[in-house]
Amino acid sequence: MDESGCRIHNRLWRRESGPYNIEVNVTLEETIIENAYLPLGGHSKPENCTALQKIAIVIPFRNREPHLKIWLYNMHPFLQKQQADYGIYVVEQHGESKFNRAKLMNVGFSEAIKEYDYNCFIFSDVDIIPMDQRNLYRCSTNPKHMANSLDKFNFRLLYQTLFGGIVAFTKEQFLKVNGFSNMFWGWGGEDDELYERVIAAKMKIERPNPKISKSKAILHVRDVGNERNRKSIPLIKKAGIRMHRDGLSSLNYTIISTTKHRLYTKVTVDIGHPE
Ligand code: BGN
Repeated sequence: MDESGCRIHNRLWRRESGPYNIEVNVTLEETIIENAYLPLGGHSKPENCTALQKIAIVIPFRNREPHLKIWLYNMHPFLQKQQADYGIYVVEQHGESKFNRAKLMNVGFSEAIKEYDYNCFIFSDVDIIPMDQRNLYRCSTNPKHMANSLDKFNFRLLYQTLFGGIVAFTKEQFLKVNGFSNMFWGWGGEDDELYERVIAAKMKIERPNPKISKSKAILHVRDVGNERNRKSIPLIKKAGIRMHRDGLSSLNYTIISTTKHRLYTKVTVDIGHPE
């Protein structure tokens, strides 16, 4: 797939590429005013061309409004400069059970494809913002790990198989691995498991040039309900064996509400609790 359907090129932004300071003192009101022309649900398309990639950005969420507004403030203009045809899906876990980031991603994928012909999915944490306009938010020939150059890790890759923070999959790539596992409750490991699925499905992973993918991770204390998952290692080891029965094919959930906000679509969902 072409990196960008619209004939926009990295070169165009070179002069204003960054790294730049990300605006963190923002209000939702000013973000709404600056994006007044956005249709409800935060779905924007380039005006003068048809993008090849139709991108759903899926953000797992619970009680992180301060980060969400910073993300929205910075990302709407960023994505529009890249002439992206994109929709934002904030998938909120209802209730108090342990957070399940991976299952929320699967829900976001399943709900987004009901609304539009999306063919690229960018699964992103709410607290990571790219610093450089050349960092193309697009899918690629292989599943792409995009959070490979974070300020909090001194712009280095923590370990070779790191696949956390932000990943981009075409629809075909994501179906091939049957999505994420639904079995990871609490913090950590679900991204390592997804990496194993990609390898088991005989795909490779790609990463952008770390100079270009420099990104800011907004620091915060770990959320209540997202304590470290101590059961992840055996699940990661058996990813290749389990992947065809644990994932999109076994996903069940109950939608509490789907709301079209000005800047995003919020899907609030009951995903149950750990068995
Ligand atoms: C790893 C986590 C990842 C996380 C990275 C970066 C696990 C599995 C058990 C070893 N992996 O340790 O999920 O993305 O740190 O924070 O917890």
